[in-house]
Amino acid sequence: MGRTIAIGDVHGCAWEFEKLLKKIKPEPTDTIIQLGDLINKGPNSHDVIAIAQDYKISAVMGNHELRLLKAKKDNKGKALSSYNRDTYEQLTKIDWKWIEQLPKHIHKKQLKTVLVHGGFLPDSPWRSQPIEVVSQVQVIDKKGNPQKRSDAPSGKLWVNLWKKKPFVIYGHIPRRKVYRTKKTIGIDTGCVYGGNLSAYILEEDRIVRVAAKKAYC
Ligand SMILES: [Mn+2]
Repeated sequence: MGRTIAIGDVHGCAWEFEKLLKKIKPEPTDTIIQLGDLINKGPNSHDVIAIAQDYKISAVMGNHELRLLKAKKDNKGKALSSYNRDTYEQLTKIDWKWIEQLPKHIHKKQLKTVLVHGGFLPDSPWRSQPIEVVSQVQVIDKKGNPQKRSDAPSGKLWVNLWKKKPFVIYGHIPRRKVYRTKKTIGIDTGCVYGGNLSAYILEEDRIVRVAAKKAYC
């Protein structure tokens, strides 16, 4: 039986992405799922999508992909900030098509696990939560609304409120090390900031990682 492998936020770090994949040595029976924010901030957004396609990697939608898709839909590419615009101009038709088909989450039923970019509101059914929530949430504020950590410093991390099934694997909050709770694991280890790019092999409960060549942003 093949392995199920999750990969954290790549943010255009093509060199580290390829290095990690070579370390993982994927077999044709393996399933690889990247957790969103494949693009932006780093140097090679087009290249990382090409690599994902070469390796037949699936991905979920991150807030960075969502932002660019919205800009494209509204024809507002020129109004984007510089790193978004750099990416916007790098992407080919094939890249856009690939981004457009990204789902908001991927459910691995047999493993009782969901893979998502940001996370979930702990008190409502996870399946129906909108992409704007599941790609962005970091903390829950006093009113129970999803927020970024920086906008609600006294908010509680959603993972600390997530006590139920399914198990959730997510990215979106860069940390020095992977962050585990009983029912979640966060594997964004800040590659683009000079940290590591991490993969989590579900069946082996094992992390594989490579160090970033440098801090790109
Ligand atoms: Mn993100």
